Amino acid sequence: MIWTQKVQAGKVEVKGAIHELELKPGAIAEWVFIPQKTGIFELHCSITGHAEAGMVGTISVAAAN
Ligand SMILES: [Cu+2]
Repeated sequence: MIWTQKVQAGKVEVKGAIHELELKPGAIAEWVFIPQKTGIFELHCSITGHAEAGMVGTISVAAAN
């Protein structure tokens, strides 16, 4: 569970709860959120066949020192 503050992509800024982003090839978006717990979290593309083709990743959330 995360608390999303905003997503910014190009000249558009979207505020509020966001569960999913879809980016076209080469697109860049900034997702600003406050993590609620530490750990390593998996990301995956939900389009059929994409995760199997390698559209996966991780986000690592570490405690502030
Ligand atoms: Cu994909």
